[in-house]
Amino acid sequence: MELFSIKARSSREDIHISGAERIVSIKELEKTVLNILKKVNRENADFISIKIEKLDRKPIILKKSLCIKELKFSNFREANSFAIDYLSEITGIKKERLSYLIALIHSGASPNGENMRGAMIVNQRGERLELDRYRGVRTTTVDFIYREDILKRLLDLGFTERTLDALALSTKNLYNENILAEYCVSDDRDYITGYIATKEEYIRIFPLKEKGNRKGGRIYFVKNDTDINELYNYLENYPILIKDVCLKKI
Ligand code: PML
Repeated sequence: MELFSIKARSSREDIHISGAERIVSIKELEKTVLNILKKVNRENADFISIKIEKLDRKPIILKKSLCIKELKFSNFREANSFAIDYLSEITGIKKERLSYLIALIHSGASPNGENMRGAMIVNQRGERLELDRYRGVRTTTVDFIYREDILKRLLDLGFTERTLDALALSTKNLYNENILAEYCVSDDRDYITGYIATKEEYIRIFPLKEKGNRKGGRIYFVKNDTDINELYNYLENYPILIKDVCLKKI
């Protein structure tokens, strides 16, 4: 079956507002484009782009997403202290360095003090590897096959559509053998649930950032010998479709 990738994004005065992505068959194309337009067209965007491309290769099909787990803390400082301890165990990076990198995400990690457009990439020595520190790297071309059913199940459990999108994205990331973990906080000032993804789990953490802060972003933690061009190619170009969501730990 021929599949199409739809990628949409909106901005105002060159500041990114929102992005969304789907992979669908030709039958679902029109309806999905309209839905995605609704989704990105908010907060008075002055620029909206929608790109539709036929997938040029067969997607990798994954049976399940990472398993969702939830942790709650009394404030964002305690939550980040847990995140730093855990990420240090997984990656071997010193806690002071992790603390510095995470603080950068919370204060705008792009050289102009704004949010990076994509993720920061950090190796086990704690070194940043992005080819461009304004842009970072963006994970794209990933979706759930039965997206609407899964969305309904997640909403029924009290999760959000952001959970679904972030879960798809982090499942693609962690499927790559070079990515050891991911850290994420939203750039939406009111969305304070963030997550850490590991090889098995998508750990939703509440609250991972301070309410009212519009700075956010992602860090991908990678092995020291990662070939950075290959990693970009995988994250940006390799289509992945996920069949089901793993809820066993809830
Ligand atoms: C974002 O893209 O805004 C970050 C989403 C984080 C989702 C956390 C969750 O609700 O599971």
